[in-house]
Amino acid sequence: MKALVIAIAALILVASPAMAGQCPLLIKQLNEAVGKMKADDAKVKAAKPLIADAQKLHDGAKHADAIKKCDEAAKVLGVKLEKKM
Ligand SMILES: [Cu+2]
Repeated sequence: MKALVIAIAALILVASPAMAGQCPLLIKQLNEAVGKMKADDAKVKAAKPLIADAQKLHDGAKHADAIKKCDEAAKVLGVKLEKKM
């Protein structure tokens, strides 16, 4: 039982920095995609608050949630995000 807890804790420690670096990359890709689209495009209007939320979540160290928001924004924009593994 203890080993499992330690294993999970280790996994989180290993996973967090990778995820922390991931969100700015995703947010950058989303902002670039938005930059190529018209500002009054309904997709852009829908995606912008999601990107802002992702940035806020990232700033609050909630990287997994931020990545989920980025995925949502990408779906709205119809773009594919390049994720580093
Ligand atoms: Cu982050």
